[in-house]
Amino acid sequence: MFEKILIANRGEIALRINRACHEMGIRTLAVHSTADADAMHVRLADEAICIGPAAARDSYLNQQAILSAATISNADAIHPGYGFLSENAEFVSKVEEHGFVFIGPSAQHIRLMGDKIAAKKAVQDVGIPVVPGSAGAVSGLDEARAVAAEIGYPVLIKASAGGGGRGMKAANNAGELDAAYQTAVSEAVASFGNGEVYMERYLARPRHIEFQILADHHGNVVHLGERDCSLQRRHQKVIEESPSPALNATERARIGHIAAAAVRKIGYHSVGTVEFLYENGEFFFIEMNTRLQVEHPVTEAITRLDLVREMIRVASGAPLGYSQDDIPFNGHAIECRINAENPDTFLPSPGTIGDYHPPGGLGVRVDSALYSGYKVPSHYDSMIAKLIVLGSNRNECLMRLKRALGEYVIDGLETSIPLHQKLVAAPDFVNGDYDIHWLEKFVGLKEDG
Ligand code: MV4
Repeated sequence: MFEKILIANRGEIALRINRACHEMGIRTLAVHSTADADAMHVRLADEAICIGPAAARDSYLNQQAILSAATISNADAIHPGYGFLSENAEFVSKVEEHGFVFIGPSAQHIRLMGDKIAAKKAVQDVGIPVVPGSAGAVSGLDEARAVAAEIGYPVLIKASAGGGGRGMKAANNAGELDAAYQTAVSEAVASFGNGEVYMERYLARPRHIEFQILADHHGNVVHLGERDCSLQRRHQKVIEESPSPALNATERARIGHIAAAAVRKIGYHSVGTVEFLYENGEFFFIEMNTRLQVEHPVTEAITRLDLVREMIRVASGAPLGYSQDDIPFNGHAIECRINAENPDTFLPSPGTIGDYHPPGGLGVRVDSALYSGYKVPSHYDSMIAKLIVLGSNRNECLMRLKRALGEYVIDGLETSIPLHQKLVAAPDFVNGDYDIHWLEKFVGLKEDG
């Protein structure tokens, strides 16, 4: 097992990784920007090294500074968390060339899943259902028109280098296709330096349901059930839950088995998430995420597994030591992402934390690096806390979540807690009756969908 791990991240996820390491008897090295000198991740790690100025590109994205820190302090492995360098194949290769272990998948699998056309082909070949669409890249208007005629309108044109909602254009009919195609290509060139696009049938009102996968280096793969992440605004998830209100145990086992078997066939290791759109009882693959995700605690709550611990264990070469039948799915968990932002305008609200009192009690987990007196920097993501609540069933979970949101005191800046209080009281949410467009309509961003 590793003796020392460098945590290449900040905020709540750096604390989350630090906790797993300490419970495993592993020493930790925090890296931080000048803006984070007083951050909790710096204080709680065994050692800390400043790697650069506040701007992420100069610090948390500064590959050479991070590798130097690992070398100087004699770390064995690097955990990237999410965001920053977590899905950077080039960084993974450099980490390995320097003789460190990257706690995550191989550079090759990150590269494969980053190319959305190649990813779709690869997973389709190993039995995952995909959205009907072009066989691969669509080059030119003539081909775009032919593909659209075959799959039927509305269609979506997606950038091969896109993902997470970046680089998509819809066309509702043949009259809209030429402009949509040309815009999609030029936006893809501008954003990614790669104009390659592909086409899919546009699904009008799907849910976003993703399956958590865990795979070791010995061909053992399990799925840890799904998360329903349909509640989002501008491609930022707001609330996630497991199990999905839309699935039953039979469907979960069926699609979970397909996802786990596919991941085994492509030789993937570490944690990963297979993302689907779910509409009218059918699953369609959209993307695979090759990182630990923000919302992993809802899966931990219902399976009682420590995903970061498992990620570290498999990275060290240890076998899983259990199989699919050993994975329990118990209760219901919901996560609220709490941002430093105005709950109505969604504008960022940086500032200094005054009084701070997180909720507690049975079934309540708060993952956060906040403390009273902490100054939330404006240089990074606005998410300042995750509230994760577990109940024995969805109703108990909802009642407990309302109770916990009411207890949470964060003074000194505006937070999205009031938005969450409105959302968890909304009848559609209480009934589990929502799709990927529901929240934007609820907050008045969209007139109609
Ligand atoms: C789609 C779609 C409808 N039809 N593909 C957006 C992010 C990227 N991961 C894929 N996305 C979508 N792909 C087809 N064929 C609708 C979306 C989509 C979406 C998906 C998941 C979560 C939120 C979303 C919000 C808007 C659009």
